[in-house]
Amino acid sequence: MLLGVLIIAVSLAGCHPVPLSDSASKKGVGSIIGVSQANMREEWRIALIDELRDEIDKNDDIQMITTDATDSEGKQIQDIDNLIGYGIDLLIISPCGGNALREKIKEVYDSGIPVIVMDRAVEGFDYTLYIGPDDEVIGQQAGRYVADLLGEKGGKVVALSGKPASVQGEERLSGFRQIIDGQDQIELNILYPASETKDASYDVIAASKGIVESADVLFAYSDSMALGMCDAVRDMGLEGRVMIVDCDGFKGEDEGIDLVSQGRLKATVSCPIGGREAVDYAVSILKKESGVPKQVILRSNIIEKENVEESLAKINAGGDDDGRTIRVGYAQVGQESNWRLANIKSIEESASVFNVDLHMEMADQSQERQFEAIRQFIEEDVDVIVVSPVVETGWDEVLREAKAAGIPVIMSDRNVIVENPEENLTTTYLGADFTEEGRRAMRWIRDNVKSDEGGMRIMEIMGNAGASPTEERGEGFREILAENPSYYIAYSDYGDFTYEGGREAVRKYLEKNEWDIDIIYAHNDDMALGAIEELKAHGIKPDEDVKIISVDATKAAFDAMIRGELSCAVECNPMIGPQLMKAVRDLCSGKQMPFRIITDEQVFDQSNADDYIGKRRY
Ligand code: GYE
Repeated sequence: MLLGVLIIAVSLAGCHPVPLSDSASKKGVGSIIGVSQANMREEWRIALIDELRDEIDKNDDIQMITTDATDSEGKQIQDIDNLIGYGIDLLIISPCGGNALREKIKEVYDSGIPVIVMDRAVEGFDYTLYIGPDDEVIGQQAGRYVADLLGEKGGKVVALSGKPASVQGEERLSGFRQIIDGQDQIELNILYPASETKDASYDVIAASKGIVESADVLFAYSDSMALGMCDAVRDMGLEGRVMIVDCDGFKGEDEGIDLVSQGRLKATVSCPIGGREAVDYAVSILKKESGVPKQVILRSNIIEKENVEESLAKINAGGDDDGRTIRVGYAQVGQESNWRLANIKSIEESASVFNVDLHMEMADQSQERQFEAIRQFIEEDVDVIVVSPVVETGWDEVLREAKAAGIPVIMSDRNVIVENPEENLTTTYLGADFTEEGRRAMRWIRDNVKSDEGGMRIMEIMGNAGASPTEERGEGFREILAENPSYYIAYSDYGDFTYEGGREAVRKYLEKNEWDIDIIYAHNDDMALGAIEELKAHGIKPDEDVKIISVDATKAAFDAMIRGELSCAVECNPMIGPQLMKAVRDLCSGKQMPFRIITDEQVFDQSNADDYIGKRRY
């Protein structure tokens, strides 16, 4: 029996969720989604609940129970226990504060109930899916906007930093400073309100008359802080003399968008809601569909008076898929690795399932050939272009050509770095978190390969120069390496992600040196396998004489772990076809594209390789 959607709104006074009647119990109802909201005070959170409800309404056999934690961590933990007591099948949570609820979320996730975390990023990966913004990027967008506003002449900027600051506040300010600190013509002053509220922000501005009077731009990383700023500036008689920029851009009275319309804010960087995406993915998780990513990072936009209407229209865009065949041109890297072969297969198989007419061009690791392919797709006037870029930089011109032709571009698997991100030359990036993969590799080494007195010598075999997985796997690895000084990189070489490249790196090293390496960190399996072959040819025993860690975790890597040759494989999932094709269809139906869609991954070693090899699909 389908009961339709039952929304149990819970009072704002902080009581328990209304118990479900027997008839609404799980039997016959389908699924219950519990939503634990941090508070129902902020406009945006109310909007999230509305958006979730509207979306759930479209699914006959899902019901939703909502709780309001009234900004109390203790209450939120209690709310979660209550929701579990009612037999929820999935939890959507927007946690109060930064990491306070992390343990609780992990507990629920470990118990087998899927958890979607929204808006406030929790550290670690102990949840099913995170949907929310990238706060550092939001801060960078604000920083670039302010730098542009002041131009070459520069000026004085005053920014607020809550004391203490929330995780997202800190990240936004750090992103902002990454841009502003590098500009000699800008002088930045930071003021510290006693909390991140409107009132504390008002007070600190009002008490800093001299600094504020001489400022050109004021920056706050949230709408409530910005409102306090706006009020203080008005009461100080400085309205119109100083420009105010903030982040959040929520809808509702006196929130960011409204303040921009009123002319009190010069601009706001929007922090999108994500309710629609949350329900979409919740349904996939409940149906146990494959291809659910680990993180969906929503896109934030700069909203000024001139584009308020357009921005609101975009935020509200419905997105109906008419089911037509979509023509996609795909500029693929080549066939350099086992990972790539699995990736190509996954994309080709999914294209037919999603009614996508796919034209894929292999570039044999040449950027020039990728340019040619993209120009050919523009000529063919395809609906969408997908690029897996060989290297990160140098794409601006060809991407501008695609934009001028009105063809949206999705970055798949690898990302690009463009000169000016506000040009919006690409719509979304879908792939792995390579930096995290690098961190995982080094964390595994730290935890599993004991350092001896002289320190541990690492040989790094990198992918091709300038590719995003090469750069980011290197960065993430070094991040953890820096915390562990008894390990160091003694030698680095490029292996271009190929088996031969890995062999060659070891061969070249042995031509000039006695073998004195303790650990090999290869940016992919193929290179690790090539290195293993070469080591064996020289009588060096893999895993015994030298530990070998790689990234990808293909079947061949599992075989090598089971043979006792490869020590550890950090997963990088190539099966992104379904997610990509879903993104293609969403894009063509006019839905707002997330900024990044990040795949789910694990770490394997010889202790668990046996348990997983049977389930390996690539
Ligand atoms: O790890 C490697 C491949 O871009 C993530 O490219 C991909 C990488 C992958 O050739 O094996």
